[in-house]
Amino acid sequence: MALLNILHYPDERLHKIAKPVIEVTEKTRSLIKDMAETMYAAPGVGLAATQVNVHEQIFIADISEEHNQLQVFINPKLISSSGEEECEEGCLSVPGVYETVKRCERIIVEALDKNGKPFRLEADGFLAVCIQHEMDHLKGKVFVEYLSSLKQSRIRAKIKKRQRETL
Ligand code: K1U
Ligand code: ZN
Repeated sequence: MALLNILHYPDERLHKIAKPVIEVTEKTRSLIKDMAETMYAAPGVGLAATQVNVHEQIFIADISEEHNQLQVFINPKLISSSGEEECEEGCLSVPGVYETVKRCERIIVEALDKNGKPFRLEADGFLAVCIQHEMDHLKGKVFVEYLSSLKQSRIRAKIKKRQRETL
């Protein structure tokens, strides 16, 4: 297993649109293992392949405190969504920034698991938020893009300042 490098906003590669996985292979499962190790080490509750510069429709999530409920989503499709909720979100690609975003409250998603087997999941609460955040990554969208342009430019300035300080 290996720790992967996580791209940081405003890296342009975070805006690439992920392609569907044609066949789920050992290579796919090896990438998933590395993504899980990277997510748990960060630590985070989700990670999309886009964030580790792999532009394939794969993301993982584990919102359990024990880190023992890893869920793998390959070629995810949003089947339905309802309701609205506001939730404070973070992102491993935008470290140190937490902002409130409006999301759908309940969703139904279909995807393939790590063995290529189709499944359907109904999610609500924080898991639903996390899945929507990760599906956005696969579409090249970072959560800060839901914020006002003033907030986005403040976040970019904060990141630039931090980068200058760490040079
Ligand atoms: O996709 C990512 O960047 C991961 C992100 C997922 C996420 C968090 C919150 C709302 C929506 C999506 C994170 O995991 S940020 C880190 C975080 O929220 C967290 C870290 C450790 C324990 C609990 C939460
Ligand atoms: Zn993120």
